[in-house]
Amino acid sequence: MHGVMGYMARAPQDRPFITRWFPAARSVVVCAFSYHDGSSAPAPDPARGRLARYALPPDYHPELKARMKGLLAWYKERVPGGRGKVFVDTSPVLERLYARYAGVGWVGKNTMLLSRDIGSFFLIAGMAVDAELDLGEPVPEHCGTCTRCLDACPTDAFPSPRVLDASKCIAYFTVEQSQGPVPQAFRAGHGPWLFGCDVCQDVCPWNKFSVRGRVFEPRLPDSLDLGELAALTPESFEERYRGTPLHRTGWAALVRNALLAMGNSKDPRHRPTLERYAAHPDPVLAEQAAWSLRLID
Ligand code: B12
Ligand code: SF4
Ligand code: SF4
Repeated sequence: MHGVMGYMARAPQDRPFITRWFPAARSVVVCAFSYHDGSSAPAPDPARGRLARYALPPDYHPELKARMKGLLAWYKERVPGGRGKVFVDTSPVLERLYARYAGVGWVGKNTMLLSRDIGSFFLIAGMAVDAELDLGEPVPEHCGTCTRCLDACPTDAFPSPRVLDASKCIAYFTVEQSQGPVPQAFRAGHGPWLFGCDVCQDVCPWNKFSVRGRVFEPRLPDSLDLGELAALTPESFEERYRGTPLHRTGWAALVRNALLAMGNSKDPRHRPTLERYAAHPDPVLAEQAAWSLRLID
């Protein structure tokens, strides 16, 4: 269920066991960093495509890594000879599992780690250390009978509560699957999403408690003009989006996502752009544009 994210399949047996990654680990410290900017979701606009909230600030990895390294330095000052290792997203650590046991929150039915105090629009970073620290209390779950996230997922990516089929998730197609076409069966469900997807968090009642984060400032707007995106060249894309999360997915995938969002908007003003791309030498872009033109017609 992890599509082309090969790193998820590498040594899967190691992922829950932090001692295989850092053998000296005795305790794990987990931090949550809100990235909510306090604004509400934008109103639908057929001229624009949406970005998930976590993509609005600059790439979060260096910022959080630096903060965790600061915390590790503090630990080493207090525990002479102490050792530790930080993790932010890319290490083989099941961050939500450890965050749950550390008492940061519970795993919601949408698989997001969720807190009664700040909702789920936060990122996780942490460190494993070699001392036995006082344990946090796992938070009891507070989803109750609610199923809003399961019902709202536009691509039906939850086979059951707390299980996500990543190979059906819009975040997977728009961010991770940077090559090839978006499979036809999932295209309509993509709606306006260009990078990531927030549907299963936007509908969650606990997210009315989201707090404005103090670590991140948005650099990108929450929606982008589809025509302007399609007009980018690989060079102008580089210039405009270097240092942003969108850079990771690359020009071709972002334009593919924009052409798909144009089709889903059913707005005939996109026809000239789609006609131009229908004749593009890249077969993925040409096929996506032709599909979107059929939807508009
Ligand atoms: C690969 C990945 C993805 C993939 C696959 C997601 C998946 N199936 O796990 C894709 C690209 C789809 C993805 C999407 C998103 N991701 Co992502 N992703 C990751 C990554 C790198 C690895 C996750 C992983 O190993 N998954 C495998 C499954 C088995 O583990 P898990 O879901 O993390 O944890 C499960 C177990 O602990 C278990 N579990 C624990 N307790 C319990 C209790 C019970 C009763 C049960 C049944 C299960 C259970 O269920 C947990 C939830 O599924 C993590 C960072 C990391 N290193 O952990 C970020 C991470 C999970 N992603 C994150 C984010 C922000 C997102 C998006 C919101 C981005 C967006 N807006 O588009 C979406 C959310 C989609 C969703 N509903 O989960 C954050 C989540 C923060 C949070 N508050 O939970 C993380 C932690 C990154 C970070 N450092 O902050 N992501
Ligand atoms: S992020 Fe979007 S596509 Fe993925 S599980 Fe949530 S609602 Fe479904
Ligand atoms: S929408 Fe409801 S079921 Fe889903 S995570 Fe939020 S509270 Fe839990």
